[in-house]
Amino acid sequence: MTIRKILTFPDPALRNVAKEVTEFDSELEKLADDLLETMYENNGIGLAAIQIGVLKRIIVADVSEEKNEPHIFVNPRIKVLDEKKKGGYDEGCLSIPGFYEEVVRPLKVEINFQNLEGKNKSLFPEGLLGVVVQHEADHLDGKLMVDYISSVKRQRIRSKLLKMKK
Ligand code: QAP
Ligand code: CO
Repeated sequence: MTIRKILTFPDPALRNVAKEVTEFDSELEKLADDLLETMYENNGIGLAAIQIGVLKRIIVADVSEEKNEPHIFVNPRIKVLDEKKKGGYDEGCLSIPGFYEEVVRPLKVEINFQNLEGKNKSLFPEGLLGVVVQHEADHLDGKLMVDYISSVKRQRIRSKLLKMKK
């Protein structure tokens, strides 16, 4: 159980593409544990391993009120079931602290993934969870929510976060 440091935009490490998980061992369990603890500690509802600098395809999420419904998705693959877009959620990101932007995404998705034992699973996430899994799966391919907004807004966020780091 370790709280890990979260990389912040525009750290170039967030632009890497994470690698498929092939070993379902105690190290992976420890990573999932750290991801959940780091997410909860920072009042997040989703976190991808790449955000703590680990290039493995694993994401975690918990959108419950009580923060007692942890989800762990290994090697997630998002399948769009309905291209129709929602009005758009105001999304946040632990790697872009203090900024919230409206992102329009497909309404209905299926997520195929493996659990910590390597067993194949699938889920049809509803509402906010559907948005969060799309956001977190994007991270594994080096994609960020700011890629969906105007470049003017993105540059503004970039320079503000760079100034905060100094
Ligand atoms: C992704 O992001 C998400 O700026 C997960 O100061 C969030 O957990 C997808 C957070 C909302 C869709 C909707 C952000 C916490 C948490 C901040 C998060 C902050 C403190 C972000
Ligand atoms: Co994020």
